[in-house]
Amino acid sequence: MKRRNFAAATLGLLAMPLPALAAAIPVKLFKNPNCFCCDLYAKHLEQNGFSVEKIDTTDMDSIKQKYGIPERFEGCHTALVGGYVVDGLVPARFVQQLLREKPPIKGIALPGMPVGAPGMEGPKSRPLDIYVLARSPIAPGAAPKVYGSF
Ligand SMILES: [Cu+2]
Repeated sequence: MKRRNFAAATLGLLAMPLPALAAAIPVKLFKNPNCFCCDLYAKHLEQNGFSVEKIDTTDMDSIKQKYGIPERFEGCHTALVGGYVVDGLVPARFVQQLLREKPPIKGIALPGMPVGAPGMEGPKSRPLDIYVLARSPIAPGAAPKVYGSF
């Protein structure tokens, strides 16, 4: 009788979907409470193995300043994950790649709120570029480095 219960319990565990067993990766996400796409973006991350702590603020400017996001790279929210800054609606797979490869950069950013990014569902008019946020400021006029496109 005891053995059978054990077997049943083991089977139950195996039937669980994998993400439930793997620990979710914690993300801190600073957002404006009135921005709708950030909530959808948080959901997108959660569906891809992250656990998101949302922090509402109406002063995103000081967040951008604090984490050193150049204006041209600014997205509508700022996320902190695994020691990196991820600004804007960067798809989860690029965040996973960043955490896997651990490049010596500050983070990555998808500027603006482009349609076709997670949280801004719709058809893309062109491929969207994700930029590298360098640890030290790049020379004015230097071409920004692209981390990836989708
Ligand atoms: Cu948003």
